[in-house]
Amino acid sequence: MNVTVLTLFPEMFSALLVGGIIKRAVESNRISIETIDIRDFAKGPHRTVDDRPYGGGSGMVMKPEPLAGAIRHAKQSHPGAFTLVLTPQGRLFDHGLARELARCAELILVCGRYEGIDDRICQDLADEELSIGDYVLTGGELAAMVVIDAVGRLLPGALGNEQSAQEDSFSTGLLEYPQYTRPRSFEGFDVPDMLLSGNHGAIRQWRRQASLVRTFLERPDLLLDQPLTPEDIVFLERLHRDIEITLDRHSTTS
Ligand code: 6GU
Repeated sequence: MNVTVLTLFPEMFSALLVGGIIKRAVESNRISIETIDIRDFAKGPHRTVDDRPYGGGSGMVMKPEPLAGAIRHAKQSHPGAFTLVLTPQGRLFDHGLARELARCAELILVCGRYEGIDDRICQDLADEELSIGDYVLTGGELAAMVVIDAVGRLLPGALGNEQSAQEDSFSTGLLEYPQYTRPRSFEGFDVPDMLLSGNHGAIRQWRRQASLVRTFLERPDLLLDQPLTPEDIVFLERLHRDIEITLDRHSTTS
């Protein structure tokens, strides 16, 4: 996959090459990350990239001309690229979208700064606007790096162990089960006995149930449109019954 990032701060993206899986994916040519400085497409002695908003208000808006120049330049080099603008107004990025984007051969990521970018850029030159969450960042660069990280690790061969991408949080639609490594006892807390049993069927079942409970406690919303197996239903019904028995025991009978 090739990712072309359009930004006013190209040097920020060197952070992806400091270490870890994305650095490895770059070194093994599974992904190439190219940056284009939007300021290179700005005209005039000051190479101005922002201006005051029409209609007034605080803050500055990124001018359309340098952005359009940079996007057209990137599209010329990468004709089939899917073009995304990173903005807090965009579609919420999630693991499903990361998986879809991992199928693209080429992506162009446009990073906004200041109060935003001239809206005609999004309408005219972008395929989709993307947000990484309901909070406001000072620019799209960190969001673009989040997208590159989440998509990059899904590229074939990027993770040493292919299974990890299939088992991690969200690929099953549930939160991941708790993980432990040595020592067996740490500061008074022990690894659950089941994980030491060597019974792989029982361990698989324990992990699935731990995922269900964790998801129910932390992100019940995820369970609402999640296909559950008959075994999941049996487990949750048993839990439900046990909770009811406990509550009955403690309820004051009047
Ligand atoms: Cl993509 N950009 C900015 N500036 N803020 C954000 C964001 C993007 N996603 C969440 N907050």
